[in-house]
Amino acid sequence: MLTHAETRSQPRNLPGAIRHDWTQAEVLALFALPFNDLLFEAQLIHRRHFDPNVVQLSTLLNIKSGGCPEDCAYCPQSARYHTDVEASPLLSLDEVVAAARDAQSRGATRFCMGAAWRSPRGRDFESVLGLVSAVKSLGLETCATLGMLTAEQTERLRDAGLDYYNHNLDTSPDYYRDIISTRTYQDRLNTLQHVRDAGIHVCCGGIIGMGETRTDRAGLLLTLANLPRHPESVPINMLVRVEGTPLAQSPDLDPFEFVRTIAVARIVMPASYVRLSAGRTSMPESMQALCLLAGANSIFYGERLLTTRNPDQERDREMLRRLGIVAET
Ligand code: SAM
Ligand code: DTB
Ligand code: SF4
Repeated sequence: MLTHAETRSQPRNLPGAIRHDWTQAEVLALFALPFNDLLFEAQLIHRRHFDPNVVQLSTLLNIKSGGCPEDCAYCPQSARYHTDVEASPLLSLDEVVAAARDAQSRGATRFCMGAAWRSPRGRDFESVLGLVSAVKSLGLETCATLGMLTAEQTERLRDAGLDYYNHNLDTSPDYYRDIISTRTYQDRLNTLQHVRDAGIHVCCGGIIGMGETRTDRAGLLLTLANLPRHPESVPINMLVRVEGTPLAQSPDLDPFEFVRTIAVARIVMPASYVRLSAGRTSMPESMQALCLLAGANSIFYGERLLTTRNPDQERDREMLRRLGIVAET
């Protein structure tokens, strides 16, 4: 395995070098490789940077569900769509700490708190600072996803003990306007910049299967890979089609195309954790194993994502055991 410092000193064209000058043609050429060649290259690069038999486990908790003013077409928590999700207030400190302790006792090392907000405000933001400090003091890595942040908010979250901030670009700059109208791609990039400037690790990825083209999938990965620094975590979500959302009837995506997306993410961001995120309940374990072979090395672990189901923890433990994969400690 190479350290970050070693990878920086490699020539730019060596496979596995950290680059920020990918072209769309290069990324599309990776997508177009024969499947076996693509997976082989991704696995080779993966092994230069990571132990191939270790995955990182993150547990999610929805600390503030539903009633969100934004119009993200995939999201069951938007107040604009008629879904089964009801709006509820921010969870209490005790509720969050109990959930974090439980996640920790089951083997999670990172605890991610999600809130259905456009951006955090007022007393709610002050309460989140308390939640972050409390979870951090349990010895867990802390992560939050709260919507857009100002520079001042990111600094306060850092000071409270926030290790990671999740804020996804979701799709390519071109397809983005078909999915969300209430905030711009640039708004998202601005929040990511504040997170970087505050010294918080960046968790940023997107959703596959929203009716986008391969060029859009390449465009998302190209944007992520050409950021001044790669996100430390890159969640690749398969769209969870939720009744009542505009994307509920999106057509099925070829599962191999999803695996290819993971492999290309691994190749263009060699030292980042690539998370096989939402959508695992609709994937056979054979497909999940292919994703792990393609370079995914993190999963959400716990029976719920935010509002939808994730595989049972027992089942995940058994899958990892059968694959000879151990959890990162
Ligand atoms: N409200 C905050 C925001 O959007 O920035 C934070 C929570 S939001 C639910 C976090 C991410 O979850 C979204 O950016 C999106 O990538 C992902 N997500 C939401 N609904 C999804 C779905 N139905 N399928 C897959 N991913 C989804
Ligand atoms: C991310 O990229 N995926 C997670 C997390 N970041 C916050 C959320 C997935 C949500 C799936 C739909 C739901 O459960 O509501
Ligand atoms: Fe709101 Fe986040 Fe859902 Fe968009 S993804 S509607 S901002 S909760």
